[in-house]
Amino acid sequence: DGNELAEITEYMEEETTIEGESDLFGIAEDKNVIFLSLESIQSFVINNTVNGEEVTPFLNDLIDNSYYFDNFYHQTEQGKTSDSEFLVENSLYPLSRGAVYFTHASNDYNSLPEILGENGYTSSVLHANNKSFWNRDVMYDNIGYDEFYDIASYEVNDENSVGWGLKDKDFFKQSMKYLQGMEQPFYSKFITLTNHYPFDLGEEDASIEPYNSNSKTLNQFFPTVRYTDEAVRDFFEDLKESGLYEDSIIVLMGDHYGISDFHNKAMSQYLDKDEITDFDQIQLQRVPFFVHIPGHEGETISKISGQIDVKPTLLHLMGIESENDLTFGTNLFLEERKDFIALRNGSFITNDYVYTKNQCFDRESGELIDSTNELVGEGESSVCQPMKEKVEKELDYSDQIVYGDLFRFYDFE
Ligand code: GP9
Ligand code: MN
Repeated sequence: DGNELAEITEYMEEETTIEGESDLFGIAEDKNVIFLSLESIQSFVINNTVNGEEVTPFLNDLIDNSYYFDNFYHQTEQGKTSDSEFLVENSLYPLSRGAVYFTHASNDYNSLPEILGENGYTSSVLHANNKSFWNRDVMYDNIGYDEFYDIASYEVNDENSVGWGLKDKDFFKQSMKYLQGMEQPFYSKFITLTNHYPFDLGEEDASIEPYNSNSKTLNQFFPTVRYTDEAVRDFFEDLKESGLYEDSIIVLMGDHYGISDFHNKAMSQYLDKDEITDFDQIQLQRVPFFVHIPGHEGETISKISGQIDVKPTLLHLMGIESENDLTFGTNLFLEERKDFIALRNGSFITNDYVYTKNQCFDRESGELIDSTNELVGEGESSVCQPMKEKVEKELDYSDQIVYGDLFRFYDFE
């Protein structure tokens, strides 16, 4: 039965429905939304240099005329890119093990493309990989994407491929004809690929030199990040030339980390720190999130935020009332937001604290306040404890929805 659902929906309505207006409501109404999922781009490369060279010159400049969120966290697990897609489409959490795109692809959801479809949008995904990778073809069908331009839609050969496949610059170039042929307004998600582990790139495509450390992975990361930055730059030019730019908003998001904690020694060298602490490790889970609205100056927004928030935020921009939706995220353009961002492993970030591996850190200083295991005596508890319980409850509610396919019992009308 669906009895569990009543308690869960009550929680979701209370915790995540934040009343309020913002000037940006409907700003993208009837405009196209072009969503760029940037493979393995983490926030630490933004406004940073390697060997004295800017890593992401285009994205750095884009901050000046975008809404840019600099405390935005990825919340993915083993499902990697597909987890980030799931978060964006549903504002639900992916699973702690496995990939929800594989395990629960036929559940009932109230997904973004479906809602957009009901509001006069056509929707599509463009990604130069096999359609069945991450079970995308099945999931996309279920959640209402009209069109999936997979590898079969692209001309892929030895010259225009590296690493995982079609290079990002060629991917965007070849995508233009599909974009121009789409019925407007459209929602189109582009998933880049070149900046994927192990970050292979031909010399002819590398504008900057690799870093120099004991980690070949980190070293190679910078030239491929730069390559993706250039591909996005060129894509913006093509959008302008085609005339689509003026009628669109462009959203850019890093999907998840590219550099794991396995490379922490090299990372500490790069970031000029003695070591990467557990606190630093959480801060490294930030990924860039941009909302670029042509003609708007934007601003940098530093509130804590995450992939869970993208769906309500986009619906708000598109002027689609969504008070009947059930989400774990909140619209980022309202003053207030829910008071934490939960990572999928139970670590979390609040305004004041960062909690991970039983340790509670001061968010501002990065200093350890207490540890829920060791330092706190009987009868006392960590200052993070109340929030820890709330985060566990929220993750559990999300899991119940997914495992029990509970939305099939809910009427979203
Ligand atoms: C593959 C691409 C990368 O299609 O999405 O996958 P990842 O390994 O990052 O999940
Ligand atoms: Mn990815």
